[in-house]
Amino acid sequence: NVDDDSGRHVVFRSKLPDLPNIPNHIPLHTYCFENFSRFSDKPCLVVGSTGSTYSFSQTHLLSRKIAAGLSTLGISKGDVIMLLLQNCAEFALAFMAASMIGAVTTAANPFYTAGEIFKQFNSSNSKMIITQAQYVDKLRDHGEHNPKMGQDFPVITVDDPPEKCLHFSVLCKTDENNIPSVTIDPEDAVALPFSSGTTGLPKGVILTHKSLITSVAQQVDGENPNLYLKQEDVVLCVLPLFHIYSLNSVLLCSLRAGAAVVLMPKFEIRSLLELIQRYRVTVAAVVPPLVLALAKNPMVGSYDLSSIRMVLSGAAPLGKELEDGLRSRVPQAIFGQGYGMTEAGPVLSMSAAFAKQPLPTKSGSCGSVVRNAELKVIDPDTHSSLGYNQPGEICIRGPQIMKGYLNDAKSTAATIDEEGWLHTGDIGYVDHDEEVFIVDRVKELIKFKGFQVPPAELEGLLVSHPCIADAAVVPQKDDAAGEVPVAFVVLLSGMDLTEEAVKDYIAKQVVFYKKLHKVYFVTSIPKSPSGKILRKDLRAKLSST
Ligand code: 4UU
Repeated sequence: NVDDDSGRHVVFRSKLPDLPNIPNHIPLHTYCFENFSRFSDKPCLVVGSTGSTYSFSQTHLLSRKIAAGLSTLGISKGDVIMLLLQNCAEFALAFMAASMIGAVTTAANPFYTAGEIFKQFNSSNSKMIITQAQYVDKLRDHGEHNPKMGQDFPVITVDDPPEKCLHFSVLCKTDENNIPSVTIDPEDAVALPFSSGTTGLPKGVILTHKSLITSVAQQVDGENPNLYLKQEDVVLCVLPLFHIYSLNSVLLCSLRAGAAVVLMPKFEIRSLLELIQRYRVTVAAVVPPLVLALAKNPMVGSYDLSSIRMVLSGAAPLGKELEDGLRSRVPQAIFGQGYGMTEAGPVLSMSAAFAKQPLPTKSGSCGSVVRNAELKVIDPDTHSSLGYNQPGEICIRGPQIMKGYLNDAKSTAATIDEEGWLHTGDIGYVDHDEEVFIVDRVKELIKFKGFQVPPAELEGLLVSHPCIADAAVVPQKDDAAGEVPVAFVVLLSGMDLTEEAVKDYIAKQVVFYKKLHKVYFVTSIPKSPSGKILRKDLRAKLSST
């Protein structure tokens, strides 16, 4: 804990020494593959369901071929490609390939509705979609204002291509030496995940080569890495790669460190347990609902989980009972949390129990701030910085944070202040052992099993209904999901609508985890004089019912 030059800020730093230098002047793929000749024949990507394995040298070579292939199909520097995939080797290959030609990847949840997909597709100005055959139908005939599949943009499928689609293998046919030579600036975008941040609709988050290299280095590089991954490690990749947690802390960190990644297309308890046993998984990155399944499901007792040495939980708060429940199932494992936010690059803090020279940590803590970064806690009203044990809004500064939101200078300025601090919208404190604890969220965001549910998106859909005058969506606590979205709805006078009708109206337009769990009909939505929804009041109303 040090004061800055002016003595105004109380700034929290990592308990581990800073890295002397982070090679964030090179492109991301160069950085991730920098050491691969030391482990070129070792497994890199393991497809859990089939057992097919790509060594590091195969992964590197295929990424280069696909880079050349993307270029042959017209993708050039600065272009965005969209991945609409469950976890698979092609996800990793296409991501690295895009980096190699200076292109940018935006990944979306393949379970999204056509409406959700095309919002992201159009807003990111994507030039191509790489997906699975089963999702192609929803890309067809999705409204006149959207580009036409196969005509305005190519669709590539990793499995049997339906009509008007190309098979992924077309990307692998070009000679890898035909990669166009491009100059990549550290400040160029490489990933464009979507996040609603502290307010409003989902926005493209510009993560540059520099941000992602810095974030990966903060986790796995140096004499005493914060997240110590070894070449012998087998890292479980069950969390979706379209979310930044898995992309960064699982895939990119493992590539850099030489650990194998076992890819699982979706969470299903029995196959998860089988894979852990079969591949002797050593590191498991999870979210609280997965901890719940592992802690509670009786099937767990019949599998050998003794290979697991580390369990990392993140993306949502983890209750102490859950953590204790899982500890009893995998007593040999080190247990800890990471705290991330897409805009923060994403990792803000990570348990020092995962370090090469581990430090003792407390249950419930989200670790301490990553190396080569600064964290402060501010009073949400006065913005003055707070000391130990005083809860306030968490802010983070460092070369890992996003460059900004795509085409949205206003939201960027509202999130990153003039001094370079990113305001998270999370309320937390740092204790005397430099451990971060998250206690609340002041931003609008709702998290269902770690998935983002932006209230503004659902409110927009609600007020587009001809019978609805006004609406507000807030989180309600839920044992299984953490939080679920519920709506307060004001009907236009003389209109009649049932709760089921409102729920159905939304359910048809959104992915499963954004569905409304309850609708309360009210006569007005409480608002501040400036017209902002008083979400706190609505949340209070819920907890009192
Ligand atoms: C309480 O959830 C993420 C990223 C998570 C992540 C990434 C790399 C975790 C560990 C890791 O190694 O990003 P978003 O943008 O989807 O959601 C961000 C929000 C945070 O602002 C906070 O409200 O998710 C919540 N959150 C957490 N809350 C994230 N991690 C935690 C946590 N405890 N450990």
